[in-house]
Amino acid sequence: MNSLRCGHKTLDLGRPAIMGIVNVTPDSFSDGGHLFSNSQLNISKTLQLVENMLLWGADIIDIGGESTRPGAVEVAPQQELDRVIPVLEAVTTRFDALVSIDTSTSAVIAEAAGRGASMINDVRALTRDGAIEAAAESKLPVCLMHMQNQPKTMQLAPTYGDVLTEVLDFLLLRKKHCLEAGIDSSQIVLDPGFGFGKTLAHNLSLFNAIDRFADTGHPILVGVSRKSMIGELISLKNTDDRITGSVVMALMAAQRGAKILRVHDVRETRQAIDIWESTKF
Ligand code: 7PJ
Repeated sequence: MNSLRCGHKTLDLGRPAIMGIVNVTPDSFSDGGHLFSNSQLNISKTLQLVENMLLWGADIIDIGGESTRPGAVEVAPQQELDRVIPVLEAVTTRFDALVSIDTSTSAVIAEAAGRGASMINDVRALTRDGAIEAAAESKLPVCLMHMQNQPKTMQLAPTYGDVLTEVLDFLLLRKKHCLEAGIDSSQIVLDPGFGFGKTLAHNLSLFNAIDRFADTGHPILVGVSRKSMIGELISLKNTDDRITGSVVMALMAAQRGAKILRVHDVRETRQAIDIWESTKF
């Protein structure tokens, strides 16, 4: 199980894969709005970012049209389609790249699958109406992420008995539903969901147990890039100051068994992973 079947393409997981984050939302927490001018998405700027990420060594590009930062409100399916599909088309027309779509919406899953998407990345683990069916129909790999509550309220009072057991049990239950819906086990990626309804202590308990997630036999995706847990650990308010911390945590996640690293800073993370890989013998 060292690769994922992404339609006609393959995502090799023999070494940790880097997923470059491309947010096409005007309000994401770290890079929100930087691809926008006059509240319009700047497609050429977006393609430039994607081109750079691919040059720097991204293995897959993650396009998202819904901000899920703490406090964010949900977007209507049509608005999400309008944001994501033109970018997906532009990217797949221009580059021979793997593209995952960060969405929870069945219409977006179905439309993206028909237009060359390579993977479905859902922070709601395919819990929305029709999402699991649309994902099964697509035959694409799916990433199931854990979140407690919804973005609007998730950071108000995250509460767990045993965070590791609860998150693992949730992901394994979602996996069961996926299998029942006809999704192949070898196409399921799991993600503890750092920062999604979790305090710093919860995040660290999960981070230090990445190997336990990897023991499920599924590839583990980790997204800590520029998140507030890094800011909290070393007192950095500004997300641009969190790059080194993000790279270090991505490397540590890989060393604990994570197979896909979802990052903003592809060049820096690639270097860290390549140095680690090339010192192994
Ligand atoms: C994650 C994500 C994550 C997965 C976001 C941000 C917030 N998808 N989408 N895992 N985070 N699978 O851009 O940091 O951690 S949105």
